[in-house]
Amino acid sequence: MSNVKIIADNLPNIPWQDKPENCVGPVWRYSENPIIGRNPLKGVARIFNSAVVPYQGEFIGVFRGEQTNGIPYLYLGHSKDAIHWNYEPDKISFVNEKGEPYMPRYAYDPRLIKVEDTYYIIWCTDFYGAALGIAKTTDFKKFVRLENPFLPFNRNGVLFPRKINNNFALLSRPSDSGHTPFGDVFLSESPDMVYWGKHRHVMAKGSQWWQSLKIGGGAAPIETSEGWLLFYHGVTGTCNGYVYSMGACILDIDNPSIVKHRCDTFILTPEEWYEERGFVANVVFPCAALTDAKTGRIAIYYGAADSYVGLAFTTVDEIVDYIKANEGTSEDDRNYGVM
Ligand code: BMA
Repeated sequence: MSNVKIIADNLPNIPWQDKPENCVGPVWRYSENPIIGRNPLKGVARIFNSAVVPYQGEFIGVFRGEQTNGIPYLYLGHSKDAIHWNYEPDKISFVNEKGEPYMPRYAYDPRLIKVEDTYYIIWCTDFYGAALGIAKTTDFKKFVRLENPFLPFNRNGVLFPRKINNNFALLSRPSDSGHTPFGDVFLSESPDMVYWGKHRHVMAKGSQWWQSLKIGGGAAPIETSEGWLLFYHGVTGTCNGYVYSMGACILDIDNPSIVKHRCDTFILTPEEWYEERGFVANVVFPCAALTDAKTGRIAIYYGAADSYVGLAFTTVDEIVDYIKANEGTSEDDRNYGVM
């Protein structure tokens, strides 16, 4: 096995289980999945598609909570082990730069990413249809929401954990405002998180059937000695609806619109009851990953069947070797994505 380095902090308390002997794929599920069950807090029927970061020796999460009125919103949770969670009872309160209330009408699929000393939440918000919302916090008490950073329609905003060539960098998936039957991943740059431009195409839906309808960024890219390791979702259309699987690729470290390696196969697909059965069946939807640079361990958080949160594990060596052994990049993936 190769010796790939994760370029990030050590996280000795990362949740972890060793690979079971009977596991054939490069990613294995936590044996106690799902880690969050139904009706997790008052007024919230389901939590899924959620994001987790280490914070002050413990963990903090921003959760997609489907309220009992059916409208999704974001909730904060705290955990000592990143598996068992205590939720704050009220929705996250956003304010604008002047400190005035600035609440979205709905909010879903959050990503939570630390860049320098600030934590950014990026979610799907309502801006005359589905669009990206961005808010920042340094203390998880005050959440300042930035004025609409992107035009509609867009989803799956995923920020890189550091500036690249002095700019913030963000992946997104332009879409429609419904159940989008298309979609590629694009890269945008910003000097200040306010103004975004230099948009480039990163990768298209794949020729492989599991990702032949649309794709979207998942967890924040993980910096490694091989490039940016990205877990993403790929969707296929069946006669019984969409099926969401997890894929993986490696983006160039200085020019992340270039895909260096892209895995031909999914790395996780709905197989367990909590992935195949739920509010929306057959969904595996990664939104976050924790990493421990010292051991190379990676813990991936994914939404399951729009009903639960699942946890899965791999190591950086195992996943990079697997991606390379199942190389599936196209010429379009390998170029800069500029026209
Ligand atoms: C996508 C998003 C996700 C959801 C998925 C499957 O369009 O809305 O939140 O998990 O559909 O329903």
